[in-house]
Formats: sequence, C-alpha cells, structure tokens
Amino acid sequence: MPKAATIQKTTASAGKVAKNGASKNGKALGTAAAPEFADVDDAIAEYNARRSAQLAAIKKSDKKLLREMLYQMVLGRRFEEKCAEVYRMGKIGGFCHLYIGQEAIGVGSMMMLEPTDMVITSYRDHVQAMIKGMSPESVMAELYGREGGCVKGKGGSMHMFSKDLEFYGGHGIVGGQIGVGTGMAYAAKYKNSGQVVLCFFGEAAVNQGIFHESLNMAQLWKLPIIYICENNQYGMGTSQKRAMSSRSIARKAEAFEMANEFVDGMDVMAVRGATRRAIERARKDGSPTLLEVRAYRYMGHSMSDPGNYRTRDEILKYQERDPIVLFKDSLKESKVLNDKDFEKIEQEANDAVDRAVKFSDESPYPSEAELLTDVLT
Ligand SMILES: Cc1ncc(C[n+]2csc(CCOP(=O)(O)OP(=O)(O)O)c2C)c(N)n1
Ligand SMILES: [Mg+2]
Repeated sequence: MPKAATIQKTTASAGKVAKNGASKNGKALGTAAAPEFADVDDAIAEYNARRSAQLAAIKKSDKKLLREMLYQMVLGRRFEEKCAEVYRMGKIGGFCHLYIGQEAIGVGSMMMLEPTDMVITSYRDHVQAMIKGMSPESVMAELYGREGGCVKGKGGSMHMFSKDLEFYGGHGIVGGQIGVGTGMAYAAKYKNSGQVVLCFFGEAAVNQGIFHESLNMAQLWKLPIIYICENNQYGMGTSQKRAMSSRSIARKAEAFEMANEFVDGMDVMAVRGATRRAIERARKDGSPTLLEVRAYRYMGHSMSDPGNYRTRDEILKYQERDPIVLFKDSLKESKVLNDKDFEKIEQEANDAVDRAVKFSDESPYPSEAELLTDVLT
C-alpha cells in the first residue's frame, strides 16, 4: 500500500487526552503543543484513546441535545449523499463541494452558538447553512438554481446566505471570508452587540496573506471571533504536507499571541468543548481564538475531482474512525439512545432529504425579471 497521507498529532504520546477533550499538553489558554506528523494508524490509535473523553463529555450533557447533535450530523450526511446523486443526474449544475466526513466540525461548533451569533464559511457550505437553521428545502433548491432557494437560485452551491439567520455565506475566494468575518467581528464589537463570529476556512487558506493580516488585527483589537480551520488535509489535489512549511496551523496563532487549540474533528464532543472554551473567551473580553480542527474529506474536492492524488486505501482507513459511527457507538454505550432511536433518526433525516428534493424539483427557475435584482451592478 502506498504510504498514507500524513496528519498531525501532538508531541505528547498519541491518545493522551485531557478530560475536556483537548490535547493533554494544551496550556491554560488552549495553546496547542508542537505537533508532528503521524500516519493514519496513529490517528486511529489516538482516537481510540480519546474515546473515554467523548464518553465522559456525553455523561455530562443533556440527552435531548445529544440526540439533536446526532440528528444534525446524520441529516448533513444524507443530504450530501443525495446532492452527489442528483448532481450526477444533472439536476445540479456548476461547482458542488461536499462536507461528508467533516460533519462533527459544523455540529460540534455551531451548536454552541446563540441564534444571534454570526457564521461565515467557504464554498463547502450546505451543511453549515442547515445547522444554522436553514431548511433543507431552501438549501437544496438553491443547489438546483430554483426560485425556492435561500437566495432565489442565484447563488448556487457556493453561496448559501441568510441575513435573518446570521449566516453570511458561502464564499468562493479561498480565504476571502477570513477578512469579511474579521470585519463582522469588528462590527459586533463596535456596536457592543454581544455577538460572536465563527469563521470557517480550509487549511489551504492559511497560506493566504489574509489569514495572517486578519489574525493580527483580531488579536490587536480584541475582536470576538473564533477562527475554525477545518484541516481536511487537502487543498484540491494538494496535500498539506506538500504545501505548508510549518504544518501546525494552531501554533501559527502564537505569532499573534492568540489563544489556540488543536482538536480532533472526528470527535464531535471534543469540537464542542474547544468551541465552548473559545466562546467563553470571546464573550468575556472579546478575545479571539484559532482552532485547528483535523478531519478528512471523504469525497473529492468537488464533484468534478478525479481523485488521482490519493489512494482508496487511505480513504477507507479514515472512514474507520467515522465521526457519526463513533458518536453513535458512544451514545449507545452511554445508554443515551438505543437501536430503535437510531432508526428513527435515520428515518427523519431521509424524510427531510426527500422533502427537500421534491420541493426543489417542483420549484420554478427564477424569472427573467429577477436577473438584475439583489445583485451589485
Ligand atoms: C484565491 C483563490 N485561489 C485559488 C482558488 C482555487 N481553489 C478553490 S478551492 C481551493 C483549495 C482550498 O482548499 P482548503 O482551503 O483546504 O479548503 P477545502 O476545499 O479543503 O475545504 C483552491 C486552490 C480560489 N478559489 N481562490
Ligand atoms: Mg482542505
């Protein structure tokens, strides 16, 4: 088997995890330890050891909330699988980037937010839009380019947006949302609104100047923003290893004296814990945080990716620590849910996706009169 793509682990022996789910050698303000690279087998060992932290976090959490978290993860997965299916049928045109494998990041972080808090992300935005409260119907219809979509079919896959829900896109320029998100946090501080901003981006965006310029300003001005780097290990067909000289993304925050944490993105409770700590800092005195959340993209970069830069074996290995399966198993072991409850969750998610497809099939295309509305000319 060709050597698997590498991923980061902390320098502490793999698997040593603090009770709160953060790396054991993380310091008071969540400063991540110097990471090194490990192969996927080490990552699996690390996760297995971390499982006790997930079980402990589950024990302390509300059962209804845990059920909702699992539902949102399953809904995201089923929704995206359906996207791939209808894309291949020609119902969705243009670019389409799927989130499969990364669900624990969106759910773990965004379900810590108040409805008034703001979110901004990249083009990999369908699932995050739904977690923020957008209906599967309006996300799917947007993908179809139909009138019933969240922006009337004029944005498509990469531009989910809802001012009412404080969801500010869906951005196609790599790293572009980091500057805009920082501006949103500045506005929240200026207006003393009490809002925090979650700003998501991929690891390849970290090589853009805007990342460094924004973090500098956010720390200098104490802006209430949480930068969440979804390190899925690839920027299109380029592995992080081939593109970044210093591969700990969390540690880059230290250049700005910013709090940071390195988190296992396959563990939804670990993501939740790290986000809780970051939100507390943001609400207390507006301090920003950088979270590097490691995950793995199961699907191609977009629907048109031939995927010849990695092996099938590598993908299968990562799928062994699937975030949904692992969370399900932990919930079962904790006696929060049983097999019947899981079946019900699956059924509810499948029904929601079917309704979204039906709605989108029936929704008309935008009329010609819409061509110049809501657009900057
Ligand atoms: C400024 C800019 N450069 C290049 C591109 C082309 N491009 C689109 S996505 C992408 C890779 C981004 O990878 P990453 O930030 O890791 O996010 P992921 O797709 O893995 O979620 C590139 C290079 C772009 N859209 N914008
Ligand atoms: Mg990436």
